[in-house]
Amino acid sequence: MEQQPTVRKKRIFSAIQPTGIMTLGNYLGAVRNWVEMQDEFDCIYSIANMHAITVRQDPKELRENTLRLMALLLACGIDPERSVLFVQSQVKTHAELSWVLNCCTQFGELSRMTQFKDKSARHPENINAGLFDYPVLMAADILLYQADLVPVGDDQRQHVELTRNIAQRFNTLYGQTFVLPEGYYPKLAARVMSLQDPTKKMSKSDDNPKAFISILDKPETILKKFRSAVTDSEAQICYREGKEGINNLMSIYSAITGRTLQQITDEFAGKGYGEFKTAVGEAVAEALRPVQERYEAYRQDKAYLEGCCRKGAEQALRLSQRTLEKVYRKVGFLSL
Ligand code: ATP
Ligand code: LTN
Repeated sequence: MEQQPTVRKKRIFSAIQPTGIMTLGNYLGAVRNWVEMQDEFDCIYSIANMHAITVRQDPKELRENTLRLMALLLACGIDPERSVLFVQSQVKTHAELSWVLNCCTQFGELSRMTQFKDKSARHPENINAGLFDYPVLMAADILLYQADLVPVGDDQRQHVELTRNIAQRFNTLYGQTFVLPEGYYPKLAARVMSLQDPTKKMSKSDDNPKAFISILDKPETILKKFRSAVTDSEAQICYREGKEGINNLMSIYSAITGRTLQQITDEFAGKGYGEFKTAVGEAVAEALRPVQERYEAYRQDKAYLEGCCRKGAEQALRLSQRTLEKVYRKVGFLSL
């Protein structure tokens, strides 16, 4: 019998840090797309706890945040039967490949990373080598699985580009080894901005909780935060340069409701900012409600969450081991 050629589905890899509670920015910029991509692609998702310790973490809190994030990802719709979902530190190949890649990355390249510059400015007391090296560990995450696409928010563009450069350099030096991955950015809400300073991205580690919407915020809190969002004094709801606060709210509303920016402008013609902010808050609270309900159920089942970690780690180790062995052979390490 003639064999049918098997078409390999495109491989997806992405990760999120357990540095706090997931924000609306993480959800719209990344996780919501991860959920949708499961139908079409071969998906691998990770909780990047090794990246998280580049900024000082309380050990007990980190442990809790890791399991909590596992529950949240499941609640958002990541399905461990269809996708591989694992905790980074439980798969040792990540640290191992990142050492080899370190030796193919230039000091100058890492010095140009804007996230490193931002984070070292924010934590001047702890500019550790891990913070500098963060993008190389991220490159190892992606390249270990031979990922074709990396769905991330806009802030990770530079890191994905660096990953491609490292992969290309390795392939030139040692022969074809890594697939060159491409970034995959959402068309809407690729960069959700802070509600308190719309020129800055919304970040879960912001000191001011009014600046971000957490996925687990209660509906009243969500409404309150949107009502106090910083806008402008024009009282005109349209998307235009210089109206960063309104642009941000319109993007969020559009990403949640599926309406276009023009439809939103028409819907709120002649209405005030108060009414618009309330509508955005209500739409967001409504969209998050089912996620919050599912989260509570997962959160209470610690044994199930730990089982998911174990299964995901075994799958990820098996897949990544192949790449690591190839890399070790190519660079001239003796095999055991
Ligand atoms: P931290 O504040 O600890 O640096 P973070 O909120 O930036 O964390 P990460 O865990 O680093 O979140 O990012 C997870 C994913 O969410 C990445 O794909 C990232 O691009 C995306 N993301 C983070 N913040 C935003 C945002 N404001 N808008 C859109 N996407 C975002
Ligand atoms: N640095 C990413 C998180 C991350 C990641 C990855 C994203 C770690 N490893 C691999 C995509 C692919 C961030 O979002 N801050």
